[in-house]
Amino acid sequence: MKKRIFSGAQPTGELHIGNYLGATKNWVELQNEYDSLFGIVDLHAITVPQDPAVLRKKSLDLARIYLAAGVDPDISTIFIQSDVPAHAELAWVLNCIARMGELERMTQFKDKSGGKSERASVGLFTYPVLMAADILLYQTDLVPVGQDQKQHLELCRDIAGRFNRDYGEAFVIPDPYIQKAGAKILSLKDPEKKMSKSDENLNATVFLLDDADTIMRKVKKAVTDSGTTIEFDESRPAINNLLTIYKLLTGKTEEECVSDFEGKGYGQFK
Ligand code: ATP
Ligand code: LTN
Repeated sequence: MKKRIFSGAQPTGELHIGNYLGATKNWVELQNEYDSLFGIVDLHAITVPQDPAVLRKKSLDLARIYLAAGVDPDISTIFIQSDVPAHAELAWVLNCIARMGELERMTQFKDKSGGKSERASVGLFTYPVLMAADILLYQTDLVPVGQDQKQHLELCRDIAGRFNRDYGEAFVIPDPYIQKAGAKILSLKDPEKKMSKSDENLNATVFLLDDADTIMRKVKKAVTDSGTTIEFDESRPAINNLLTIYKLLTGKTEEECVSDFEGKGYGQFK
């Protein structure tokens, strides 16, 4: 029997090349080998206010993006989370297993609530528990995600382990699938931050639906580090990020990428 993968994205904002290179591209590569489920996680999206009509439209738009990225509906299941009530039902049960202290340690909650947890929704706080429910509901073996979801995956494993210990073996303990290259694509304007849907600097993020001229403009304006050579070097995050994007989009090896730009500078690279 094939092993199972589950992953998903929120139908908010526009998908960017970080989402694609960190997650969706891997889904497409894994779907032949695994029994695959890809959710459009609209219940996660309502942890912050949403316009219902816009959310409905965005959910279908996201399905189109999955298809355009290469998710094959003949072999993979694409679905909207809120169409399957069991996600919310299991989330409640797991809310009674997860601990306040564990959730308080989640860095995404701290970031998204901006330190003002008084005013954040309780849903934003228990968001990782709903994510655990998504995964555990389907006895998932592997969860392909970007680096930012690693902590949520660890929580999911802890919750599943605790449930199995206290109530009998119910859940498969899932493994994260986080590729080294692409798991954290950085902002083109600030290589200290990850590329994000909601960055207020529009030049920081390359959206999948940007046209060629816009992409060209954003890449040309991307910040660079000191140093002139075009090399993979983790101590120079800006060029490392641009080269990683180039590598993943062309399918070339690191050596091939470096030799393409040997003796050339930023001007030619961009
Ligand atoms: P954002 O932070 O951009 O608002 P998100 O994490 O809220 O995005 P989702 O659409 O739910 O957005 O994420 C879908 C997938 O994209 C997840 O697996 C996430 O780990 C991955 N991902 C998000 N940003 C990046 C990034 N900069 N680099 C690599 N993977 C990313
Ligand atoms: N929290 C994830 C989206 C998400 C997810 C999941 C990913 C919700 N449920 C289950 C993998 C498996 C995010 O990227 N923001």
